[in-house]
Amino acid sequence: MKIEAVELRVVRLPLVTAFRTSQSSQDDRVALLVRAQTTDGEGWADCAVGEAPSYEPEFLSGARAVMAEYLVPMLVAAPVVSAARVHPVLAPVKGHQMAKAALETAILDAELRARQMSFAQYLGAVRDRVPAGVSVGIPGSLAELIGQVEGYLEQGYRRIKVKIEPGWDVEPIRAIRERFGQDLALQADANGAYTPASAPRLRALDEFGLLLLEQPLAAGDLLGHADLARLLTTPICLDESITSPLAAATALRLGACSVVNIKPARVGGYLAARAVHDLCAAHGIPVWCGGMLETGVGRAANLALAALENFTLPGDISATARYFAEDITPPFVLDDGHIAVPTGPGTGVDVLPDVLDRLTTHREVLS
Ligand code: SMG
Ligand code: MG
Repeated sequence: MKIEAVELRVVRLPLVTAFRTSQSSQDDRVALLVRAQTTDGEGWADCAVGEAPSYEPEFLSGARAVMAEYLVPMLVAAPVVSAARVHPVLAPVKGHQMAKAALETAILDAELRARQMSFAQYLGAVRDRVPAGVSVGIPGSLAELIGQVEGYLEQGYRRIKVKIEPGWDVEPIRAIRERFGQDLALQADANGAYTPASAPRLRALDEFGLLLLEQPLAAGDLLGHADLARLLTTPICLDESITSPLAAATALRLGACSVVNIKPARVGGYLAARAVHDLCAAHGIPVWCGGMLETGVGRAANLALAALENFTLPGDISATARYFAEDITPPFVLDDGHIAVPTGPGTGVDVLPDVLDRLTTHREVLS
């Protein structure tokens, strides 16, 4: 396969509910979509960068620039490209894992469509539907939080994740436990908002029987997480720290976590995500699939990944209606608290060209 051109599209999708974490707040998802045009046909990906570098160092216009100036010219110049060759070909460029992941994913989508094989088959999925979790941002009040959680549980979500930060931690978790009981599958995500000095505060969460506490400390603080894991009974899960299979191996060796949130984009794509999954499985560490408010294009691929054997916890893959009134693909719906894994070739979803055009704010073709 050869790469002929890559089309980049920026689309703006208003969120149905503003999403605030300890690090950032957003009313819409500004998505960077990548379409790889190859000699074997085309493939699509949703580059998981944010509009600003407030969650990850990579961000939208940076990803566009590195693709336009370096990554796409290198891929177009390569005599033969396959998804597995993308990282080796792009190795002279340091970092920019999310941009590289998007290119790898679009090329993998093209490759699999040409072979009439789904992402799920290719990755080794063992289930045809996955339980859906939902991530609840930091709202304006406790009443608002309880109302949102109640609504999600009525819809059938199998697990609730609450965003926390200093000043919004023990009280909201206690309020949810009091209202919905001990059996609710509940977890908290701090997005690195605490320091090792907050250990006593975080220990106060132990009494609530959380499934896990996600990324309490800074991404680089693996030793701090290892120390914290020894102080808390709540299992520590890492998200931002898991930047590659190597980072995952280091975290496991240090005892920095006992659960891993895999974000395919951050580790460099679905091939690396599968490697992290396999590594964790070999160590008896359960994993789940994280979310980046993806459009249907990104969520379709995440569903395939989440269908692998060691994804034993519900992920942040919610129904389309939790994110957008209108998506650029047909909507994913909740059925008995689960979402079906797409079965068609490639990601198994096709973009809706009219909606895509209407929501596009920028388009460029690189060749
Ligand atoms: O896609 O449902 C989703 C969002 C899940 O909470 C979510 N993601 O740290 O896990 C996380 C956050 C990162 C997204 S911030 C833009
Ligand atoms: Mg997280």
